[in-house]
Amino acid sequence: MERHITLGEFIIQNQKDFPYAKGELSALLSSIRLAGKMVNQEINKAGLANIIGAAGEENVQGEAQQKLDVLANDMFISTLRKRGEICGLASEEMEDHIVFDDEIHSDSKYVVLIDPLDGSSNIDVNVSVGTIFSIYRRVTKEGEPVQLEDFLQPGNKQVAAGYLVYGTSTMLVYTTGNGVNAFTYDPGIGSFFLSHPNMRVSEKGKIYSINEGNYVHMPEGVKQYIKWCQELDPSTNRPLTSRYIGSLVADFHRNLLKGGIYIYPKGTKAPNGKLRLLYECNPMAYLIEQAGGKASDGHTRILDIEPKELHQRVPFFCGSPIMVEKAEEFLRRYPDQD
Ligand code: P6P
Repeated sequence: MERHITLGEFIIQNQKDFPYAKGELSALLSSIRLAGKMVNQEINKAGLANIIGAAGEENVQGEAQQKLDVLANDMFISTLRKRGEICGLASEEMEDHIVFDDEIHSDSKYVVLIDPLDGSSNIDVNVSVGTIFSIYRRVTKEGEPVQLEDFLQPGNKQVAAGYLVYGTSTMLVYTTGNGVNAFTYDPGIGSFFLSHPNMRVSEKGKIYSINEGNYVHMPEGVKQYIKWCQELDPSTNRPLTSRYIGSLVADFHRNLLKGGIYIYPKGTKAPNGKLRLLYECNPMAYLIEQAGGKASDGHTRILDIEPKELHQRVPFFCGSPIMVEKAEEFLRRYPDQD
């Protein structure tokens, strides 16, 4: 029986798609694969190794930092540092970016932004969590230490983006601008195998994904959209189905496979929304657009937003294009009373 191609074989076969990379981007994706395997290992044994639970410290977002957050952050940093392909890294878990400027990194041309363990508040209730990554070419002079501006690039400049979802199975889903491909991890062999080639999101779906507990804080347009989703109208296949896991990677992955919309709007509790532009919304927006979907802040394409700061938050509407357009229509019809 013909076996599935591995992630490593796929990267080599598609090397030609990276017009300016002489293998560094391939090597960088391989580093991410290795770090993902290591984090997967720790997550799978978390229940036994008693490393569940808050590490006691707070991250830059002021959120209780789970031990696995810390571990995942350290694993990605040490693996990416060792492999010499990047000259700097920024993470949800760190206030500032870090510079890799020793001799093996001096001519590296890529920077990486990561959310090392998204959805970590779900860890101790055994719900899927994930790692999200975004890769850019540096814009400052090669050979010199990276600057903040290397990280504050709009999402339309990404050279690659993806996520690992640590769920009932562990998968790595990524794009380099030539479609979206997903690989499923076989722990018995220790390899990721191509399981979902050229993924496409359906134009519309039955699922809307939003934390309705925040309803009273939401803009009127979002409230009206939620009510529209809940109305009885068989001709437009309504009411839709509400599904909200509280883990962006898990909600996004389900919608990519089944169709749907994920919304984290701004509100009185979160004036700019909760999700971070650079290492959550931009990579997910790149992926969804490469799969035929849409991602906006309700008005502006996510990938066109010019970042102002590293941990900047934006409202996030992402998924099946017709559903995102419908939600945007309600936001136009009921403009904010700011
Ligand atoms: P809320 C996890 O903390 C996260 O960043 C996303 O993974 C998730 O979709 C969202 O926040 C959940 O936030 O406010 O609904 O609990």
